[in-house]
Amino acid sequence: KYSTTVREENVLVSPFTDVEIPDLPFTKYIFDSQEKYGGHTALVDGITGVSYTHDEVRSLCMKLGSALTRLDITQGDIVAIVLPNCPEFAFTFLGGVSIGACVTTINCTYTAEEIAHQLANSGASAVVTNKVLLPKIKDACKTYKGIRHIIVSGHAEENLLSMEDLLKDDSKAFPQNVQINPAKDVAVLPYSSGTTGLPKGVMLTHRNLVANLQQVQHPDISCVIPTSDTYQEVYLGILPFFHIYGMIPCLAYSLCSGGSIVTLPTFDPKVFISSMKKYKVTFLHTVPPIINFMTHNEHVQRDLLSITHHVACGAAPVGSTLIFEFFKKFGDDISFQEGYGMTESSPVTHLTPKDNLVVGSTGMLIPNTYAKIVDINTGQSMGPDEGKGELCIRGPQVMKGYYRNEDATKNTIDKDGWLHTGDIARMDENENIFIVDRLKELIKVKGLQVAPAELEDLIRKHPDVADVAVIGLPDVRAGEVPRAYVVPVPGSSITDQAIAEFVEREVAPHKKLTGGVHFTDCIPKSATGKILRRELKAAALA
Ligand code: 4UU
Repeated sequence: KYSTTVREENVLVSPFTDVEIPDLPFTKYIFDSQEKYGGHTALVDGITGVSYTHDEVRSLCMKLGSALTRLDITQGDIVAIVLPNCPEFAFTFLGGVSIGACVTTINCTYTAEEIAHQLANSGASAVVTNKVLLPKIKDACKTYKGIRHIIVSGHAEENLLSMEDLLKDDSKAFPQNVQINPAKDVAVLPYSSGTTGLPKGVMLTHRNLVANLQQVQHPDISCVIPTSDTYQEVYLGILPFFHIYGMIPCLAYSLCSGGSIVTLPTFDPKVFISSMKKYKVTFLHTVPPIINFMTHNEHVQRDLLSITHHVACGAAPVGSTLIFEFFKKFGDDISFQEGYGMTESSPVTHLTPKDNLVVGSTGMLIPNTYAKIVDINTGQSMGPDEGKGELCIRGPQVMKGYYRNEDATKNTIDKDGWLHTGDIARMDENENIFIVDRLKELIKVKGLQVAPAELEDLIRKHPDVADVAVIGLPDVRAGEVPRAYVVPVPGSSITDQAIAEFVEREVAPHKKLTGGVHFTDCIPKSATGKILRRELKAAALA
């Protein structure tokens, strides 16, 4: 039905007509779109049932923008959000970005140390959190001293700022004349390890985000049914908003297209099932572990999706077998779309076209986007039938660069503007992309990133450890799990359990060494000292 054209130098061009990208700040783009849907529900707190219309959301974001301005948070400041999914996340996210501040989103299951690290690395000056997470934030602020304001949702202590109070602001301090340059100014700073090393701030400009929202709304791609007097999509906001998938394709898309999004703070099977029914979810965003859960859990009946017309999935490989099992359980009439992309591309670059699913493929280039597949040995771009290579992307959604890290930026975006994804892809004869392997170090646990270098740095701190390497191994439930190979110092009697517990104390739950700890005599390394993870992985799988 669609055909990607191959231009000279084997550059692939999207088969879809280009879309226009309005030259607007991200929040102006969202708020302007919301005006059309004023009285429709926009956000629902799935736990309390409290809901907000599109008009109310816009107004609360402006109030928050005004309140932040009164606190002397202005353009260029970094505001950190450490919250589970909830309406307040949206208010601070959009409120902060609307006054020209840059929002960095932090995984709320992180430990105090991990939070402190991102606060310090980003240079945040304010942090938004809730009452439950507050002790962790206070701990983090003992390490990082740059926080001027802590804003707490859910009844703060006397001496702290309360989100509820800020939301009562009269909006009068909202800066009317803030100058945002959409192509240059950074709106959000999520973290990603990219192809190697530690997590880095990903600078996504206003234009990057507006572009990606416009691109996926192309009528030949979008499976969203437009909002009208008689119909409104209801999304389940279950994927974390701090991660790019939850932030842009789920939360921002829902707001700018007049949808209603029901926020849930964590994936709890019972709450997930009851919320699907209670809120009559029509459009469901998932990651492969959720597809696996719905397909194989005995408490999930076929009627779970009786109201849902569309299921989207991305962030990790879903696998053809699972997709076929999913259709077998829920019926072929449900539309299913797989998306591919990364934090560094805001995130979407490929989507399976609607009504044209090639199972196992992550689809085709979305509008305004170019790709090439590069031979990993020669660096030459390859033709469609020349096998597999590294996928490279060019388009208006590609990040500005890594924050304060020119080397990493240069190693990821080449001089011609190609983003090197670190993923190995091949194409079929119809130019559908298949992600077949990962060249980069990244481990994906339940769709979330784990950087091996980060766990290695931590484990190396243990006095009984001489050397260490971490790799990801396939796992039915989580997709992948981290495993450590450890060289103990001579004479040490350290146990695998002691190392696993040492790590568990220091990291967020998804980074635990669920794949085990194995002792070894030496870590395979290249002549330049790089850990040969692929060798370790091949040996583990053999
Ligand atoms: C195989 O996870 C993301 C982005 C998710 C996304 C993208 C487009 C969700 C919906 C959508 O439409 O970003 P990161 O930065 O956390 O992880 C990026 C990496 C990729 O480089 C690739 O290795 O996650 C992996 N990945 C996938 N792998 C992402 N999507 C897929 C996929 N199949 N569909």
